[in-house]
Amino acid sequence: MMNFSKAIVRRPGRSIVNGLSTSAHETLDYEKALVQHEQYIKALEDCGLNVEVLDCLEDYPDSTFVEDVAVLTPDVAIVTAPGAPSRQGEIKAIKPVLENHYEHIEKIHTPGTLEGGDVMQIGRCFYIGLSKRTNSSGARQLKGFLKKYGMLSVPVSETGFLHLKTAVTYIGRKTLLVAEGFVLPGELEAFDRIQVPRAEYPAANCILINDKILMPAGFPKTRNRLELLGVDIVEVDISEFAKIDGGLTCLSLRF
Ligand code: CIR
Repeated sequence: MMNFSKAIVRRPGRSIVNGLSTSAHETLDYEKALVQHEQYIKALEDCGLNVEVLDCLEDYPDSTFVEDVAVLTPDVAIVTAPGAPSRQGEIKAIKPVLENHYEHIEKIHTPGTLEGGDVMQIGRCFYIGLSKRTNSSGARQLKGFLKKYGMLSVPVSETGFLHLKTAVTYIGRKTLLVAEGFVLPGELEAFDRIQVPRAEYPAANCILINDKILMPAGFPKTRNRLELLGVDIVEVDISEFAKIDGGLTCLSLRF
C-alpha cells in the first residue's frame, strides 16, 4: 500500500503550448488543459489527498509536470536536476515549496541529471531508471541520499521510453502495469504484471494512491484488466497533456 496524504500540483501556463514533445502533435488547447487540470486536482482529492496548487510559471512551458523536479520520500525531499535544458530553471521554484513540508532537503548536482518521472517508488525501495533525462551520476547521487535516510534503491537500465514510469508503474499487490513492447529489465522481473496493450500505452502510467488507482480516461481494455483486481478506480481525462508526453504521474508530487 502507498499511503499519501498530500499532493503538490502546478497550474499550466499559456506557454504550455510550447512544451517539449517527442512527436508531432496537434496544438494543445490551453482552455481545455486548464479544465482537465482542475479535474485532475479533483481526482486527487477523491483519492483522499490534500492538494496544494502552485501558480503557473510562464517562463517554463513544462513546469506543470511537477513530478520531474523532486523526489519525495517519507523522510527527505530531493530536488532533482532535470536533463532537459529548458526545464532546469524549474527547480528554483520548487525548493521553497518543499521547505514548508520537509525538514530535510537534498539536491542532485551537475554533472548529474535526474527527473522524477524516472523514479518509481515501491514502499521504501526506489527504482531509478536511466534515460535521456537521467544519467548515471544523477542516479548514483539519488541512491546515496536514499541510503543516508535508510531507504533502498535499484538502478534500472535504459528503457527507450521518455521516463521509466512512461512504461511501467506499480499498482500494489506486488503487481506492475507494463506497456506492451517494454522489455521488463531483470531488476523488475520478480513482480506480477498486467500488460497494457500497445494501442492504450499511455495507460501504463497510473498512480496507486492509498487504496485507489488513478488512471487516465479512455483506455477501456486496461480499465477492464484493473477491475479484475477488485480495486477502486478513479479516471481522469488528461488528453491535452498527453499531446506533449505528459502522463498522470508527472502532473503531481505525492507524499
Ligand atoms: C517533457 O518532455 O519534459 C514534458 N513535455 C513531459 C514530461 C512528462 N513527465 C513525466 O512523465 N514524468
